[in-house]
Amino acid sequence: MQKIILTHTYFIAEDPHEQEVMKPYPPLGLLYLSAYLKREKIPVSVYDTTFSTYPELIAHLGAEKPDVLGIHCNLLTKYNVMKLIRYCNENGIISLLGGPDASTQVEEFLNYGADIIISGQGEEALVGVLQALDDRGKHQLHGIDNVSFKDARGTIVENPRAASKRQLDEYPFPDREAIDLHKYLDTWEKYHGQRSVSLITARGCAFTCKWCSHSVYGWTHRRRKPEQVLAEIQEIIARYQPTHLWFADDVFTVNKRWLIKFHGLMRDAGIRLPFECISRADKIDEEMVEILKDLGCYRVWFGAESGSQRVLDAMSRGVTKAQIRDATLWCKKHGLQAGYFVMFGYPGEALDDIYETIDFVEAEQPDAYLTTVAYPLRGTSMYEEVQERIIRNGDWEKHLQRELGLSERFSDQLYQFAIKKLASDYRRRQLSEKREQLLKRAYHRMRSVYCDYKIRQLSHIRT
Ligand code: B12
Ligand code: SF4
Repeated sequence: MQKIILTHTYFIAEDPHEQEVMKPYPPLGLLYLSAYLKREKIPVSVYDTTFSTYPELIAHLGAEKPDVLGIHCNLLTKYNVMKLIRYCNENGIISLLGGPDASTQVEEFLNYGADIIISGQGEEALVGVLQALDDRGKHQLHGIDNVSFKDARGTIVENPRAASKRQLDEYPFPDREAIDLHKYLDTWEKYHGQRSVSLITARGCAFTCKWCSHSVYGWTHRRRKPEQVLAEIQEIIARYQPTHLWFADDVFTVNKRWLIKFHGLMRDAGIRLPFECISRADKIDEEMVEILKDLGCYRVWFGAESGSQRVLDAMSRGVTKAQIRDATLWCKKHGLQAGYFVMFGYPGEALDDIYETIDFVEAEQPDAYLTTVAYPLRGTSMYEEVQERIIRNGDWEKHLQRELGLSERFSDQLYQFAIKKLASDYRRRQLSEKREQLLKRAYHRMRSVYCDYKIRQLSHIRT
């Protein structure tokens, strides 16, 4: 059997933003793959790059000399993945790519020099590829769903994509022992006084938000049995003694019956750990907020996205402003923090919509919020709709997907002023509710007025 190493090319040392946040989590996808291969009696190791450096990764590969290097690709890691593809080409290693970014750029990565791409869920396809490599070699991977490669003549072959219908409980728990999870726990402890472990209770999301990538699981949704999730949490507690969990699901609260069952199981097992999760304002009610609170949840994130219903509808978000308001109020009433994801620059967003968003977030006063300027990710409906308007930032090798700009929209500068104005208005309202810190309030008022002036000045310029 081929000797395979799995890795991911994300380095905290190269990520100034994360160096400020310092809330790292391991790549669960690779840990799921490792567990699955081991169950199939296929030897595998994982080289976790998060706390490492590119030269250390290369030194490790030089010493270990794998036949196959499995590389997880996401939006941020593309340039490192490209370097690694070259390294593999030069050292006779088969490069095998997977994860969300590989799934949507099959042709580009193969033409760049990658040997094999696995799109979508990885477990079954990876086993199929490793067996076929032994028997037939890297140019003969026909017949394995979700696999793309070049045949012996250099022609790209894309086998059919098929969404897995297998129950998630058939898969082993992620192989956390394959990496040094303590590095994550120690980092959390050092910077936040907590030891946090992530897990997922489901794969895939069937909602239709147009900017969101469904490149791995399509529009399917599969949920694990609550008993299995409890068993994984018990294993995590026994091994790592976490003081905090993160349910990294797309929408943790999507199924109320599931949540009630899970709550009962956790209560009976006497487990209550603080955690955060992501919800949707149309997939939560007051009773669920109380359940979350009782489970240990302290913060729920909502994709508020826009304060303009017109933009929310254009995004096909399926949520109303009133629902976001209600969800926020229930959270506040029951002592849970509400966090908002906020997006500027969605196609069709007008100046009034931007102001509505600023006013909405200011008025609702979530406990935290994160902003993004929309970018077109391949494979999304948004990408399809604005394809003609994408400003190519050089050729494929020279840009990340999130650097793709759009024509006929406001300038990036305007969005940056909108984000600053939002920050000042939000902060000023917070301070005025406390009736204190006059100077700070005055500062934020002035900053807001200045941003307002700049936004209006810049609103005449379209990209
Ligand atoms: C948790 C999460 C995070 C976490 C943790 C990341 C981590 N270290 O795991 C945080 C909050 C840090 C994060 C950040 C970001 N994320 Co994120 N994140 C997720 C989320 C919700 C779950 C990931 C997960 O664990 N899935 C469960 C596992 C089992 O699935 P999986 O990872 O896809 O792995 C399977 C397959 O992809 C495949 N596979 C994966 N790797 C490999 C490798 C090989 C060799 C093979 C063969 C197969 C294979 O097999 C696996 C098992 O079937 C996903 C959405 C989602 N539901 O997947 C978004 C998602 C991955 N994130 C996304 C984005 C955009 C980001 C950010 C860029 C956001 C930003 N603007 O900053 C950053 C990048 C961070 C980084 N450090 O690189 C996008 C990726 C789009 C893209 N084209 O890359 C997703 C898909 C969200 C979305 N729907 O748009 N994220
Ligand atoms: S943004 Fe969230 S709710 Fe919408 S499709 Fe993506 S994962 Fe699902």
